[in-house]
Amino acid sequence: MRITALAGGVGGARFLRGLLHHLSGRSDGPHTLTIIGNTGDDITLFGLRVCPDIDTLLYTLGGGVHEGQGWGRADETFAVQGELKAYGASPQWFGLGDRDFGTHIVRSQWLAQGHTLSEVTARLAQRWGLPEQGVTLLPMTDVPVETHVVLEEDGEQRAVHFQEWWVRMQAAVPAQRFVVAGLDRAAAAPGVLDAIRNADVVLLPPSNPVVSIGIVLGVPGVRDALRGTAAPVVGVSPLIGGAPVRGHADACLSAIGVESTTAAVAGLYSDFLDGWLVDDADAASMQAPGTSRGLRVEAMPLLMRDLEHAARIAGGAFDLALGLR
Ligand code: GDP
Ligand code: FO1
Ligand code: CA
Repeated sequence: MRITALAGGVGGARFLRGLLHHLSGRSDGPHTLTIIGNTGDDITLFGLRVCPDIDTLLYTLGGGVHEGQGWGRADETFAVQGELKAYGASPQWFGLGDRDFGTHIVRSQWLAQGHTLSEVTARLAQRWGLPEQGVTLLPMTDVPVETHVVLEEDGEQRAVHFQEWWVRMQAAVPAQRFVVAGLDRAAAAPGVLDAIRNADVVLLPPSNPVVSIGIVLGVPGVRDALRGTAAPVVGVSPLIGGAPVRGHADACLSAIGVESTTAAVAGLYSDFLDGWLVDDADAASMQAPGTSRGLRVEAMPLLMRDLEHAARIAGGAFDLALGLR
């Protein structure tokens, strides 16, 4: 079975690691997984290109992630950051570890040599053993795209990079809107649209619906491919009891004028979504008239406490999709 998934960072990576674990125990394989990763979070720091969601996927699926944080490397040290601080180099609000720096250095070197982000990501994925697991990791586009957040302070509007809003400001200043620089002219990366069109199953992990999945959906052609694919498209709610499990998805939803409910998140995908997996706590709220028409909704506990829980949830989403074929 050809499975295609759109993904952000931590929520996407943990779900997809669970999916691979689940698939390894099934007898109906072989299955392949193509991941279309969000690159709107990308940022250039100290002259190096950093791709947080792509790296979170690489490290999580490759067994090198800092489990507690969900992003960055396990067993990390911060000697380089200390040196940068001693020089007064900024920013200091974004924590880059020494091991992680290795990824950004080699990525930036290969990009400077003229390789595309897709090519670079494929080389990075080899080191992390993704091809052996049947996984292809594609950036959504090879064109540099950056999500910016428009803020209003003292009656004045200004835009900051998404990472500055998310990490430095902790999303405490309300976002007026998101502006995704480069997205309108960002062609989908090679293989992205075909991976959706030719999939047997398309999954939306519980990634941030606005700044992860929402950005991938903004790549020209992606939404049309999802509408047109014969594969069932099944999503997993990132909200439990109407609240994000981690991060600031509620602040992102509020910025685009959408309620923090699992029904409202499903509404963002209503033109292509066939199945929606929600937490037991949200099952009742999905019964509201109009939210379930043409959409198969199932409920189960959606907290990914560990690999086993993530595998159970991913198995639930996969089975829901198989039932819709
Ligand atoms: P990011 O790029 O690192 O922010 O990660 P994603 O966009 O892939 O995922 C972030 C979303 O994952 C957040 O909105 C969380 O609510 C959601 N999330 C994180 N852990 C869990 C979990 O255990 N269960 C569910 N259902 N959602 C989760
Ligand atoms: N998130 C933080 O909250 N603080 C950090 O200092 C930080 C550093 C960082 C470095 C590399 C990387 O790949 C990710 C990093 N993140 C950090 C996570 C990340 O940028 C955000 O959680 C996501 O982009 C939000 O979607
Ligand atoms: Ca992200």
